[in-house]
Amino acid sequence: QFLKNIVGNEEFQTGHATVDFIKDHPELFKFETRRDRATRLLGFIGETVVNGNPDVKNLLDPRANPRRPHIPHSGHEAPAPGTKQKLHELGPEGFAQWLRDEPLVHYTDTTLRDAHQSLLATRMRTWDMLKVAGAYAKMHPQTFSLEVWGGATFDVALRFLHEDPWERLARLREAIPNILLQMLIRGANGVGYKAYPDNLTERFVQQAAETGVDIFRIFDSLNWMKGMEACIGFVRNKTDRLAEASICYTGDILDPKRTKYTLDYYLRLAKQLEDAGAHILCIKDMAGLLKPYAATELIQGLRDTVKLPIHLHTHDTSSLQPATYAKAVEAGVNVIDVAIGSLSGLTSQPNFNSVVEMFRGTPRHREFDQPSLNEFSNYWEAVREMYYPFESGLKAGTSEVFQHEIPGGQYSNLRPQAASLGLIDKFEEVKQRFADVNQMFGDIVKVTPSSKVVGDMALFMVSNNLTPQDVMERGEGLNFPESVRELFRGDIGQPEGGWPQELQKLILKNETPFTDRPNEHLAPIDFDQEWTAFQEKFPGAKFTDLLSSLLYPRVFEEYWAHRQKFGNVSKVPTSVFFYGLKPGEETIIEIARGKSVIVRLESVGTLNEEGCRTIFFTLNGQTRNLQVRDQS
Ligand code: 3PY
Ligand code: ZN
Repeated sequence: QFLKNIVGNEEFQTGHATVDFIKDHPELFKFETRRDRATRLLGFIGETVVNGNPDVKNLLDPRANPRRPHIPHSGHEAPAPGTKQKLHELGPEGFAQWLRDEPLVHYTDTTLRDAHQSLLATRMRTWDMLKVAGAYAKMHPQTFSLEVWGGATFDVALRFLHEDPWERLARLREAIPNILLQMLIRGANGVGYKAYPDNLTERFVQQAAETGVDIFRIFDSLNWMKGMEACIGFVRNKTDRLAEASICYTGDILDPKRTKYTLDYYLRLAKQLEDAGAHILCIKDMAGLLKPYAATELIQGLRDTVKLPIHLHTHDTSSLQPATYAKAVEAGVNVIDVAIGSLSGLTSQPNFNSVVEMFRGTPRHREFDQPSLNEFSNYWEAVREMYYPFESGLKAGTSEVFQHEIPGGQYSNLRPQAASLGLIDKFEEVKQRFADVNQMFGDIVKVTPSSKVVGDMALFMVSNNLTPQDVMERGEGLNFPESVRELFRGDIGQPEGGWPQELQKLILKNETPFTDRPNEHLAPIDFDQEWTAFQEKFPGAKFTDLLSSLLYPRVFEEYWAHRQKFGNVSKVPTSVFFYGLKPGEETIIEIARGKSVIVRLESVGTLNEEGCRTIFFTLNGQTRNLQVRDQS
């Protein structure tokens, strides 16, 4: 069993085991039988059958209209070498130079991260990803990179999907050995919403690189250099991977009335990022505000100002963004971000399948197997049905985004947030207030976490029926949301031009704000001590679990309790995970590598005196009963 544990370990399999491997992995000594694993998963399914998955409770089961996802064809050959091998061969500096001079346009596919963060409230499960990851690596090895990790996916995987985000990354790495894997990291805020001690971010970056990340897209939610410098340094000095530093694009450089974020402002920032050691420069247009003719100016300006390759990210909320890509590619951008057809458009990225066709016959066209891309699109279209409760409700592109400037990745979350406060009928007002709050805050860059604070303030104003004028007049007596207080105290950094002082006083009352790096107020983590205490509290946990726990302590505890009770639920097919099984229905679950069990729900018993129901399953043909408390 010990040998089996070792051989089944991802770190070991991917050749990342070091001399401390056994010491660092007490879980290898934890022997679980296949029966335990299956029993715990049966417990999870029983719970879902009786009480529903709290995330989609009381909603229609989409299997009433079943449409099976078909795994795209891929053949048996090993995947052809791609950018991963290129990076290995050239090293980060050489790779960046190669990319800068590439004549054909490159593509980053965001399907496994930003696309579902922006369309489906980040709920995409590892199970659906792993079904096609290997086929993708074989069919589209010329893809520049796959964005698969970071942003909100870390938190949501633990909190709502009860999955280990590190395991997702390791499994994807294993399935995709040839294409660069990319993550989004919020500089000093890591994959969270606040500043963390620098040595935590450093260990996080090292571990992410060891587990599989090749490109770290680093940004600061206020475009504050001090929020990014340390993180750029960790990638450069502690890993052999690529540091892609971002300028977050807001406003409109072609609108003479918007004088704060001008072309000069962006060029200056780009130069500072180059000087800080970035290998690649990203233009992170998180709300989709970069219009086509502005893209020409910006890309040309950046190509002339820095020597770095340029990577453009946008969201198609307005539906104008394919035109922006046309102009950006003309102006010499090196890489553009797209999402597979059926998870593209609206608040997600432009359509991969179609954008490739846009350049056919032009000098920068890169060939892709179009029928295969369409097979992948069909796969994701069928998968998407299972996630319908998380759709944002947006039906068509909207030019409203140029007024409210809500980031695509936030849009699909703001709606449920408004709904949970009973404000769904006032969503139009929430969007309007989002724009007002931006002006009150001094026209700031809005992207996680600053955008979340603007959203919190907008919801606060709508809930309390406050106009901007009310806030300024009655601010002294108002109890502002905690996140707003933290923002104005300097907890997530400094905006261009500083905070508006009158409002800052109203919000902070007698508290004194700071203007240096918030991380400097935080004690470094003593990893030896933390690790010892952690192993005592969570026997069998891995070092990556400690990192998860340091970033999200309470969320981790809940995740851990769920895992102890129900096992690794990422193995449960998505339809069953969300909607359970119906009597007579069966499913196959691969509980360990190459070991599957067939679970069939026979019947659900009546409510007994203790408030429980007996669930009758068969597991590989043998009857298994269990009691589940009915919470209704
Ligand atoms: C995130 O930080 O999660 C984002 O997607 C920002 O755009
Ligand atoms: Zn994005």
